[in-house]
Parts: sequence; C-alpha cells; structure tokens
Amino acid sequence: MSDYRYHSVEPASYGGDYASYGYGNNTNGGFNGYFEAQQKKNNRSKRVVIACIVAMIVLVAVGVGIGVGVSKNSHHTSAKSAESTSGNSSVVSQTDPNDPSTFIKNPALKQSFYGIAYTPYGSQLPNCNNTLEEVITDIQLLSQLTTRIRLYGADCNQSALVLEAIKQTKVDMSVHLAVYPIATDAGAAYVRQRDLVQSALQTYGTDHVLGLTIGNEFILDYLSDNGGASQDPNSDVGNAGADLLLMNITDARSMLQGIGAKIPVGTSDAGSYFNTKVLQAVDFGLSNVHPYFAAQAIDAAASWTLDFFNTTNVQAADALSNKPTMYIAETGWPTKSSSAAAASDGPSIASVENLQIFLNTFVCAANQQSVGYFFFEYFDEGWKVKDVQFGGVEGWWGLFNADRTLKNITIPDCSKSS
Ligand SMILES: *[C@@H]1O[C@H](CO)[C@@H](O)[C@H](O)[C@H]1NC(C)=O
Ligand SMILES: *[C@@H]1O[C@H](CO)[C@@H](O)[C@H](O)[C@H]1NC(C)=O
Ligand SMILES: *[C@@H]1O[C@H](CO)[C@@H](O)[C@H](O)[C@H]1NC(C)=O
Ligand SMILES: *[C@@H]1O[C@H](CO)[C@@H](O)[C@H](O)[C@H]1NC(C)=O
Ligand SMILES: *[C@@H]1O[C@H](CO)[C@@H](O)[C@H](O)[C@H]1NC(C)=O
Ligand SMILES: CC(=O)N[C@H]1CO[C@H](CO)[C@@H](O)[C@@H]1O
Repeated sequence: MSDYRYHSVEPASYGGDYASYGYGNNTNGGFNGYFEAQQKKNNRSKRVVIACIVAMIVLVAVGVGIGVGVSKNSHHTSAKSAESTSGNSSVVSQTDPNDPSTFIKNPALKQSFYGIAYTPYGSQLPNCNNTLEEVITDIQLLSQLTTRIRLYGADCNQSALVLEAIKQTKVDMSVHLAVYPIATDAGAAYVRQRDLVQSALQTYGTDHVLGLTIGNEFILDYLSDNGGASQDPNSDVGNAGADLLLMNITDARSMLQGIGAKIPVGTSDAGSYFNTKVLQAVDFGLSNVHPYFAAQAIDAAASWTLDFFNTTNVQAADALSNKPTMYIAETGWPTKSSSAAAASDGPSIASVENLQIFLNTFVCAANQQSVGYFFFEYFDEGWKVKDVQFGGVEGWWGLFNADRTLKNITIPDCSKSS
C-alpha cells in the first residue's frame, strides 16, 4: 500500500488510492499535488495584481497604525529598520508599549501545537511590504500556540525579521528557516535567499533556529513543468529535478559550514513527491499532507492524515540508511472558499465547523503519537483572499483571520500530554 502510493504514476491511481479509503468519485482528480500545481501557475500569472493589492492593504494598515498611535514616531521610515519597536496594540496589548516582551496573553490560546506554518505578511517580491511591527505581533500570537514555526522562503529579509521579533518578544520560539529555489532561473532565487539566510544566521546565531529547508514543492513543480505532475518523483524527469535541487542542498551545507552554523538541512515537498536521491541527502523532510485535497470527509481527515504520513513518508524515510526525520510540513482545513465551485472537494467541505473538528481530532492525537507537524496555517493570507478569480480555498486556511483576530474556534488544550 505504501509503495503503491509512494510510487503512484497516474493521477487516476491517486484518486483510486484515496478511494480505497472509502471516498471515491473524486471530481478533481483527488490529488493535492496536482491541485497545488495548478494553483501555483495561476498564482504566478496574478503576481502583479497581488503586488498592487498588497501595497494598497499595507498602505492602509500603516495609515491606521499611525492614526491610533500604535507605535512610536516616524513610523514610515523606521518600519523596517527600527532597533526596538512594538507590535499592533489593537490586536495584542503590551503593558509597556515600547517593550514587545510585555505582551498580555490571551487565555483562549493554548500552546498545544507541535508547530505552525507561517509566512510574514507581504514577504513577497517585488514589494517586500512586510514590517517588523507586524512580525512582532505574529510572534506574540504564535508563541501562545506553539514553540516552533516554519517559513517557506527567505525573500524580503523575513528570516531576520522573525529572529529579531523572537529576540524582542523574548519568547520560547524556534524557526525552520527556508530557501525557495526556482528551477528555471539559473539559481538566482536560491543565491538571493541563501545570502539572506546567511546574514540572518550571522546576526542572530542558531539558538532559535531548528534547521534550514531547501526547496518548497521543488520536485512537484519540476515534474509539473516537465511533462506533468502525474510522473513518478523517481522517474528520469524526477531525478533530473533532484539533481538541480541537490546542487543547492550541497551548496547550503557548505554555506552553513563556512559560518560554523550547525543546523540540520532538509527539504519540503508534497506528500507523494519525495525523490529518493533527495531524501538520501537531507537530515529531514517536510511533507505536505492535505486531507481536504485528498477528498476526505472531515470525520476521517485526521486519521487519514496520520496514516498517510506514516505509511508514505515515515516508512520511506526509515528504509534509507541516513533515516531523515520526517515532519508534516502542512496539514489543516480551509474555512471557506472564494468561489462556490471550490468550497468542497468530494466529501471535503470548507467550513469553520470542520476546521474545529480537524483541530479536535488531529492536534492532540498527533501530539500523543509524537508526530512532528506544522499546522497550516497561522492566518488567512490576505493578498490571496482578495483575488476571487484564482482564490478557491487557497486564502482561507488560517487559525486567525487576515486581521489577526481568532476565527470562531476553540484551541485544543493538550500541551501537557505531548
Ligand atoms: C492592527 O490590527 C487591526 C485589527 O486587526 C488592523 O485593522 C490594523 O490594520 C492593524 N494595524 C497595523 C499597523 O498593522
Ligand atoms: C533585516 O531585518 C533586520 C531586523 O529587523 C534589520 O536589522 C536589518 O537591517 C534588515 N535588513 C534589511 C536589508 O532590510
Ligand atoms: C541552485 O540550483 C539551480 C538549479 O535549480 C542551479 O542552476 C544553480 O547553479 C544552483 N546554485 C547553487 C549555488 O547551488
Ligand atoms: C506506522 O506504521 C507502522 C508499520 O505499519 C506501524 O507499526 C505503526 O504502528 C504505525 N504508527 C502509527 C503511529 O500509526
Ligand atoms: C461560533 O461557533 C459556535 C459553535 O460552532 C456557534 O454556535 C456560533 O454560532 C458561532 N458564532 C459565530 C459568530 O459564528
Ligand atoms: C505601505 C508600503 O510600505 N508600501 C510599499 C510597498 O513596496 C513598494 C515597493 O518597495 C513601495 O513603493 C510601497 O511604498
């Protein structure tokens, strides 16, 4: 069973395989990797639109921030370089407005999550409209839910912003830094982000760094762009993609060695897309496992996720001599959709009630089974939310809304049992 899934070659066989769990007739192919691949292509073509919207939102946000006297003087120019600053006091209160470590905890938040997936708002080229203020607010909130977060890339100085926010909030938080290489840019994205990671590590050290992830769905994307996502990750095409990724993994290791940073190096991919050569070269693998895209009904979602991860990812990694540690890179449940058509995937239905059920059934069970996971995700990604055209469920996976208010959910309380 695990081999079948791990080596599946046709979208139909994924659908069929998921159907073997009792949820057949999956209308869109039942295959999260393929779905994500399509979404990404759309995303790329919409980048300019997104950038404009993000710029607009941040402009408004900064305006409001000044209006309510949230922060210190000259907010505009100090936003990205301030030595000491504070978060958004309309979301998180601080007893000392100038000391982010004095934030007041929200009793509704419980430190029950192994980890949470996080991208600081606006951390996207070309605009880089992220701010330390916003990252501080995020870290204040995230630290009440978990002690671990993962990033997806390093553009727009996000590694340093996160490490600076951890420093100023003085919270118990560690981060998987990441580099998001692109197979078709001759290594430009890789080098740009590697250098940002290096600089952040040189400034902040590794005390709050769990590891460095090279690649986000690199093999899935490579297959999608070179013949289709239905190909085996260990096919010739998959191995050609792996050779590219391996160059960057090797380079990242020598960068880390060069600065004396002893942290593990890994990669992240969709659950069925781990190439064996890549797994043999990493210390850890982060696997996206999405019951929603696998057309799971909510009542089966948590057990399906844990079983898929165990049989497909953990067992494949255990069979290798280097035995990379596997984590769930993303799992979660969307609360709504920007289009009615995407609001369900077979028996999977996007709703707040179903997110609550997934939280209730997944979080404490995964903790008890010692499964390392990064819940997807911290908040709704506002810049995607605005684009109803390609939106679907993409922008609606947050525990928090885009404005950082908690959704109508109860956070499970099982921190002591993990
Ligand atoms: C602070 O949070 C409020 C409420 O979520 C939001 O409306 C406002 O834009 C935020 N301000 C900044 C500067 O992020
Ligand atoms: C990156 O962020 C850190 C922390 O806020 C800051 O000290 C540094 O100046 C920033 N670098 C760039 C290039 O923006
Ligand atoms: C990173 O990988 C790309 C291919 O994706 C390759 O062209 C580039 O040379 C690599 N760079 C380094 C420094 O490893
Ligand atoms: C994972 O799979 C192995 C082999 O089938 C099994 O022995 C183990 O109990 C499973 N672990 C969990 C947590 O399901
Ligand atoms: C919040 O969720 C609860 C439980 O599902 C429900 O009874 C209540 O109506 C919801 N409140 C809002 C404002 O949606
Ligand atoms: C609000 C804000 O800071 N907007 C900026 C987004 O990024 C572009 C490009 O750097 C700037 O021109 C905007 O001012």
